[in-house]
Amino acid sequence: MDHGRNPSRLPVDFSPAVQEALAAGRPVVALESTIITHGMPYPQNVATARAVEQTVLANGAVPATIAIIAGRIRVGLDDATLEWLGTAKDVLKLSRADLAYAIAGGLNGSTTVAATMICAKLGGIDVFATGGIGGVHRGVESTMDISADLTEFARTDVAVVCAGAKALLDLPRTLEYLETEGVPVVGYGTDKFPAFWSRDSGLPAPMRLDTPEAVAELIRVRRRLGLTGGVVVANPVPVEDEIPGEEIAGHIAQAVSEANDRGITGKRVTPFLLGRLFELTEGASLTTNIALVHNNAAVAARLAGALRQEEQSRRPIKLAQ
Ligand code: PSU
Ligand code: MN
Repeated sequence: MDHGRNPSRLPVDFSPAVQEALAAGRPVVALESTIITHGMPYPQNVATARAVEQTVLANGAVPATIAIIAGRIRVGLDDATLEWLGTAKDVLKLSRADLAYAIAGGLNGSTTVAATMICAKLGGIDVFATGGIGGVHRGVESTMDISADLTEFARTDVAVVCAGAKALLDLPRTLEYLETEGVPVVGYGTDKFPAFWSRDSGLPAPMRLDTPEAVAELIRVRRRLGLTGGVVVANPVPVEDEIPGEEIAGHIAQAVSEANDRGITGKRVTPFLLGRLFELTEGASLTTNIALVHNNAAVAARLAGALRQEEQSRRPIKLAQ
């Protein structure tokens, strides 16, 4: 069967587990694949992808790792495909701009936060867990480098549980951009906007909620108001796993300046910086990255559960007198 040539059908293939869960109305959590192909070294990337799926399951939801394989959107990957993705070369890092290019050309690609949101929504999944979202890069005044993740939040109704955005970005501008786009950024159990490896970026979280039910209620009210777009759920890394901001600041400055010196631009910037930080911190950045992804997967699974419950007891909107 070739759904790809049939314009009335979406080029989406679900794994049996995801298909069953969706059909039964059980909670499902989307997981991205750029973290596997461009975010972590082998073999930790594959081991983490598998372990994070177990964390989602342990917290009551079904994991759906998303990637583009031979031009098809795959929602839920089998073990062999995960292993292949973790070692393959020439896998495209796909965002909104080039997702259709990869599908039309029958190519292989991993999905960034933006592309994963699009594919999750197509598959009927509205909660997604990752490490950190893309943002406004330092030096944006000259490069105009703003991740397409940010504009995706303004368009696509998927809640993304992350550990904030990486301190190697321009975090004040990232928050300003999200506010301009009308994207709620929720500090999950914190008043501070987290900075990926560390719990506190020094910037306040624009709003705070403390439970999955409270986040689910925010999402539901947004839908009733007809507000489009997604929600950033910024969940700080556990204290015992964090690298304090001042400890990593010097390494970030070095990695950013090396990227500039080497003329690294576009899609290559984030993978380069992550790779250099892994080297400069002698692996500590990766240990923290893995811990925070698990922490986010657990919250996302519980949020997906809370959203399903509310759907089942949907109430009519109450108007204030
Ligand atoms: N954060 C991580 N690891 C990653 C990424 C973010 O800890 O691999 C990836 C995500 O897929 C995110 C992408 O969507 O980097 C952003 O890339 P860019 O800055 O080129 O938009
Ligand atoms: Mn970019």
